[in-house]
Amino acid sequence: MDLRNGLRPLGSTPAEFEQDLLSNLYYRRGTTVESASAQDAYETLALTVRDRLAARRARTAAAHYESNPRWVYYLSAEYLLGPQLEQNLLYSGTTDLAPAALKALGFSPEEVAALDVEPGLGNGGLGRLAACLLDALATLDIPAVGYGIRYDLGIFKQEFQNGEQVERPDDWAFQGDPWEFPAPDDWQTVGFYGFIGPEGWVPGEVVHGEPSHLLVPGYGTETVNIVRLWRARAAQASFDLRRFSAGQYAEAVQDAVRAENISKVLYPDDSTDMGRELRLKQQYFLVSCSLRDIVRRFRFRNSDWADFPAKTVIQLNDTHPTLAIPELMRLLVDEERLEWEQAWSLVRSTFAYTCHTLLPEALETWPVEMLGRLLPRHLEIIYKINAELLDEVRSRFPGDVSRVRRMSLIQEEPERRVRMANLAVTGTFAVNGVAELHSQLLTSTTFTDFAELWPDRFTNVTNGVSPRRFVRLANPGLSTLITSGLGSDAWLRDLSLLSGLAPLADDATFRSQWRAEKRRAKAALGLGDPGAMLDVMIKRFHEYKRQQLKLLHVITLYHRLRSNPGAFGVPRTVLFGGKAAPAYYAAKSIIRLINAVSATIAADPVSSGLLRVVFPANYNVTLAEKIIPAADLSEQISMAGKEASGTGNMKLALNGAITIGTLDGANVEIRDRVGADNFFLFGLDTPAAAALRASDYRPRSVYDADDELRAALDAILGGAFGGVGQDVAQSLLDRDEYLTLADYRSYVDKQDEVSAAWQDQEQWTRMSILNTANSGFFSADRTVADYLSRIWHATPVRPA
Ligand code: PLP
Ligand code: GLG
Repeated sequence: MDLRNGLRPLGSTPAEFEQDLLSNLYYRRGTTVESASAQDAYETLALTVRDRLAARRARTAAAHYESNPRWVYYLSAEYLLGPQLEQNLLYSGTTDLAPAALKALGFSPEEVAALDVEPGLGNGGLGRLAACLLDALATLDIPAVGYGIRYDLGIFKQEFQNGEQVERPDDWAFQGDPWEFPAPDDWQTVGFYGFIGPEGWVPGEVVHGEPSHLLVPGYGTETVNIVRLWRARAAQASFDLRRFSAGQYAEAVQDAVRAENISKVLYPDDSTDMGRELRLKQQYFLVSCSLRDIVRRFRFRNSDWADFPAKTVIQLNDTHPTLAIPELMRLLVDEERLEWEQAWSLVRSTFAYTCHTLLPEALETWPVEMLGRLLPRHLEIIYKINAELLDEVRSRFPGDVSRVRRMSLIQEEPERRVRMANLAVTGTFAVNGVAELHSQLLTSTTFTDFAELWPDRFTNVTNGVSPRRFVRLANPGLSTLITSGLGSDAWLRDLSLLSGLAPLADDATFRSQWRAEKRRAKAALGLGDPGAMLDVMIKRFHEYKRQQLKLLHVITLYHRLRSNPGAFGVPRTVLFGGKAAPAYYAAKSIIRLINAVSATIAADPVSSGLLRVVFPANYNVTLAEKIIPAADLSEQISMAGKEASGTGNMKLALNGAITIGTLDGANVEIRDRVGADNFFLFGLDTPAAAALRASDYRPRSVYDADDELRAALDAILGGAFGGVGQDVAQSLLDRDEYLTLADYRSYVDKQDEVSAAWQDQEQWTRMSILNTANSGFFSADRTVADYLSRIWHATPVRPA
């Protein structure tokens, strides 16, 4: 008899849920109703909800085992999963049961919900994309596992002190993480350093990777997948009792500390050699643990290596996990004793690579010296792959020496370094960009030589976002309205159905309900007057994203307000959100200047009720879910040709914000879909921006020729904003790397059109509804469907 058939199903009535909550409080949390704290209640609730998903997980795993399917493995250094409680309540169908049960036991549901901590295991778009793709994979019933690192400290917490960004450690799992299943017995061994002896690589340092997993439920289906995160532990006996007894307490644990540092923080500061080496260690740690786990799972049902690619596709999320390519070669050749050619053919049929950037400086390279010291055998393997690559290039393009130099996996000048992107393209069967324009630019600029050698390898998969998290959970009021407008909530699993809202843009009652939802979301955000236009720029701080352009516009508005308050048409609240990398001084200067401008405007009575600048600290998924529903205007104003895709742009459009943007990244596709009339386009396009950059561009002439621009920059230079930001203004005048001044006039004029449009609220609402109605394409479900048909070729497996 299969015992699983006798598993007691977990109940779905209020009484059963309450019973389970109580029994978990007693038996698993070990406390009582009388003495339970809010934390006890939160953790008990998490267990009660998690159990319901775990039951589905067990059925999913059984179905996967039974069908021995092709697996999609997603390797990513980052996951921005967002808060788990609300999502898991929704996906387990317990959203209504939970608060009632908590109240019945005397707890405040709000107080309990507030204890849910967001695991900040990523930086921004790339990490959040990884989380949205996992959500869609489970929703589409695809057998998939996400692999990552369980950083002790996630992305830093941002605070402002005197307007400056200060970074605080984010000890997100300080209380433990009730959503997580630790599986310390599944540990893997990872080697570093050492030498290559007659028997092969002998590592000089060994650490353990201990996994734990979080459940990744699908929406509207039984499937529950997992994301498996590795944590570094010292191999046994690292505690030196002799030293401890001698009073050398720090020295006694130094080996353990060194090992555990590997999963201590996301992106350790890489301004020192030590920091850079730690990053490389993290990358290999992730790859080595995950590949061994993948092989272990392959072996449950398979024994012939020739079947590996038929059962396994491994997606490399950017170059961070690229060491997986030489690592799988090492496992196959050194440990499994396969011939090099067979191993290489398996590797090249297993991996695929997503590139997320166009910035040349973001393409990772590692010093040959460092890589060879940390991973001597991998460097050998990389050299051999390179020799074969260059032979192929030479035979296809005889005599083209400079091509050989460009395509080599090894950069020679000014220092010998391994080019990870070239390795990623060479060791995979598919390479994709993340929006149409980006994928075109990859083959026409970044990877031209490779695209000429292997044209079929390159493809596009435009990014998408989870409508469950970013509409249903973030914006419940609007979701209810959409469902009533469409007559069903099927749009949550098929977002193209949103197109059914388009006719409602002409329905005055629906428009007024739509406006009421925006106002409600603005009121809930509590930042500014719900009658004012909420103009938002939320994303990481980077000069290419051009927060400085938005700021120049704000200063221009302020100057107009001061010179003629009576003529200031539309009240605006301008909201910035985002973090700067701790060592990125230019970005931090922009943050400081924004806070200074905000303070100056707030202190001036003339701006009262007309212009505000708000900058809530610590932009993360939790905050995004509050801001996005409230936004009226979405700022997507990067220099054309720099933003690979953007995903915030999609989330905002889906929630009815209208975009002001350049023709960059996925903005192009958003505009195509929502219609040029419902999108505020400005600025240079990619060819024009590239041409201007290549010419003798003089930002100072632009400054000389534009009175408002000159006034804005002069105000900063003259110390009008608390005397800060001169460095920002100076760098715009001297270099203006990202053509901020060149696009200023076009941007400010377009913003005047935005203000004029806002004055016709009926028309604005029509545009807002049409943005939502025509953004169904940007569902992560569609993205995953594209990955499946273009790259992964895996099929759904549904639990019985
Ligand atoms: N950070 C967080 C917390 C997000 O939710 C998102 C996407 O919505 C991003 C960063 C990426 O923003 P963008 O695509 O505008 O760069
Ligand atoms: C990158 C890019 C974004 C992109 C995201 C997801 O800069 O344009 O939307 O990946 O593909 N680091 C990132 O956020």
